[in-house]
Amino acid sequence: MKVEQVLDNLKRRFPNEPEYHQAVHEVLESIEEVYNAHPEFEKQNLIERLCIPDRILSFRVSWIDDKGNVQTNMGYRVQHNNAIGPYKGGLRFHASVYPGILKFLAFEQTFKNALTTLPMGGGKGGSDFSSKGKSDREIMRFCQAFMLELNNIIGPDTDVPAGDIGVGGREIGYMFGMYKKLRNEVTGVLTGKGLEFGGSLIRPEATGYGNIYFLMNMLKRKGINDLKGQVVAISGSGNVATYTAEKVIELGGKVVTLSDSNGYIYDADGIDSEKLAYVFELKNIYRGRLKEYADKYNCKYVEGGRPWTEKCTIALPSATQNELNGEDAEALIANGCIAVSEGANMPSTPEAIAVFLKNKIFYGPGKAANAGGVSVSGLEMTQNSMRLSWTKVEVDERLKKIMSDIHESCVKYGTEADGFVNYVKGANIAGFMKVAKAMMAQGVI
Ligand code: NDP
Ligand code: 2IT
Repeated sequence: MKVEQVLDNLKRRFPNEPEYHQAVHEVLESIEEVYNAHPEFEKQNLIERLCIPDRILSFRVSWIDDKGNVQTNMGYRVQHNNAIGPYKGGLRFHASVYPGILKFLAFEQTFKNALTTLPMGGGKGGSDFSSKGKSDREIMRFCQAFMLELNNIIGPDTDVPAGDIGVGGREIGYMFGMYKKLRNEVTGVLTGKGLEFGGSLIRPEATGYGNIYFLMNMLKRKGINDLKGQVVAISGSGNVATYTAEKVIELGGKVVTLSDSNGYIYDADGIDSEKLAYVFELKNIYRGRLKEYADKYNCKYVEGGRPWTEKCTIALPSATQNELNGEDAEALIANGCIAVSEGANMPSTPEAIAVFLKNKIFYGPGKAANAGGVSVSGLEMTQNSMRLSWTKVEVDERLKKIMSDIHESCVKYGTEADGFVNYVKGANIAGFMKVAKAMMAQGVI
């Protein structure tokens, strides 16, 4: 396998999908040597079968807004790979959604899910629908219309969607209700459900908490066992960012930034638990903007900016893809940043990753660091199958163990000659080997 050749073929077949090409490129570079050491992989053309999704469903979603107008959006589900378990991965509702974004996410998800130790394949879906400015009823009608099509290709043993950007407990509830109505079955077909109808404790917290558990595993290698004295920059202010902040505060760290698509706040005094409770309320109840935080607590607000030029020792990008570029990475290093752990999927550009690796800081790539969310989704599937629910402590302990196991896998496959752990390489090789072995055993299908 020659990376450039595989990539050129992919670009010719699927032009104008830069995020997908970017995600594939990163993995191919990491696994090239290992792949080529196994001639049997090439004989089965494993690489093409692994890079191209098994199937993609795309459909029109029409729904009626509050004014009586008929609106139309696009809906998609990318079923990438089910070699080790049912397709599993979130749904993203955001105006920027198009097949290239979902293909990158489904590709990443396949390796991420392989790392979790749980039997889950990779998938992703969503729509270019944006919930911004929509009423609760409009969101319900959209979710129902979306599920009218999606229900045809998902199922508890086939494909189990969950949340992602723009899809939280409210949207999952509406989609679950419609699935149940259409199929007349109550199963664990979606994860991230409400606690009253099969949801798992800790699922809302899992991605953020998991990222901090992964970070602590990395920092432990330098003898750092808590976050006291650490200054932490977080981007985003949604599900992942807010629970990340909660865990950082619990472990004694000082959170100085959060962001949304309009700008970021820098609170030099630190965003403490009380202020964070306000952020939760602002985001989840009022669906407001962070600017309101800056007005309320009289702190710095930068319109349209990204938080990476602010002084911090730890950076946790938790908003979206390519939100941290090479210049941002240089700024972080210049300011003394010792660790970057990704809550979001592919938030760092290839140039930024190169800067982190060159400076040998702790760098936890998303597919390892943010795997806590899908891991607890996997635990939700288990609980649904058993028709029982575990306590908060039990789920949290399992999450900690999974994040520690993922860290171990990265160390196993990513340790370089001088002892530096290249977590990108480690995560990519560990995830790839598991999926590759399963695909080899199952023949060319
Ligand atoms: P939410 O919708 O809850 O929050 C997203 C946050 O990111 C919001 O603050 C949003 O701002 C901001 N944001 C989104 N798009 C952009 C953009 N283009 N530019 C700037 N800011 C943006 O999503 P999540 O917290 O669930 O997801 C955040 C990231 O974490 C995503 O990359 C997702 O794929 C990843 N992830 C999520 C998991 C989960 O379990 N939810 C699991 C693993 C990874 P605004 O409100 O202004 O749009
Ligand atoms: O990117 C991700 O891992 C998620 N959005 C969570 C997927 C899931 O199935 O819980």
